[in-house]
Amino acid sequence: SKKSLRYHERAEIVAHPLSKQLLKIMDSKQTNLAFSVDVTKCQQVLELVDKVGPHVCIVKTHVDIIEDFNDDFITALQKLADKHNFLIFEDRKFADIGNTVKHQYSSGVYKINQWAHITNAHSVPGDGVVQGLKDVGLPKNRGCLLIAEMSSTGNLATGEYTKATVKMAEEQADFVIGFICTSRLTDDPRFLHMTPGVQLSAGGDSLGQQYLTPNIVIGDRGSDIIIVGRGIYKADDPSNAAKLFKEAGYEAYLKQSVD
Ligand code: 5FU
Repeated sequence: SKKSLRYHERAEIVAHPLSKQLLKIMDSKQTNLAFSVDVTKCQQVLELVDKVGPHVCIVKTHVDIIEDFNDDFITALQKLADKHNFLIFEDRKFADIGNTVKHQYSSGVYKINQWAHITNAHSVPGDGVVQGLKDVGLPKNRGCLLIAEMSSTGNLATGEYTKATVKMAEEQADFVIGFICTSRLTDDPRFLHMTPGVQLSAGGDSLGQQYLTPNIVIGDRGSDIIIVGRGIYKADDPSNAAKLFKEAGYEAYLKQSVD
């Protein structure tokens, strides 16, 4: 695996203000952990996020699984983001033509562009998906990740598809700040690599999820950020579990970034 720049060094050279902010958070909180808070009640989300917040650089949501969603929930989540200094990433996986995703991103019940610093998109529709999101995201200083690879068994985001996704990101780097991926895809330090499918031991679930460890993901595969859901929110002590993931991820980062 290749050595990479330290977070504070990358923070100086990235152009997008959001990437800069994220790298500064990672540097000051000494964490490359994103918490995927995939529970279905507002109160559960907020309680978990308040516990885990000190250990993470990002909280990732699936807002459409929340049963009692309301605008006060967003206000409360934003307060926690300020309190604990993390960014909010809505894992919406947009995948339609530009004109449709533009409305899906800014309208409807969730109005994602009003509160999520980061969202993501599949590259399958072509770069119109990025153009559409950018129209309503860039004016609010939002950033987007392209899904270049997936963690699930049998997924089709491989080979030429992954390469074409990286090229799409390079062509729209004013809005695309990085990738969802299973290993580093480019040495361009502007792009942040975020990897789901992480537990403290390798394995999987009964529905195709595949898990790697923080050390493999950050150390061997050169990703930047580990995304952890059940490894934290299903633990008896989510705060302590998050602390363990934070330490494992940060240790792996220090090892591979030291010259
Ligand atoms: F793009 C992807 C992917 O390839 N794999 C994923 O697992 C996204 N995810 C998300 O990360 C998924 O939707 C969950 O929200 C989270 C992983 O959760 P887990 O509980 O750690 O398996």
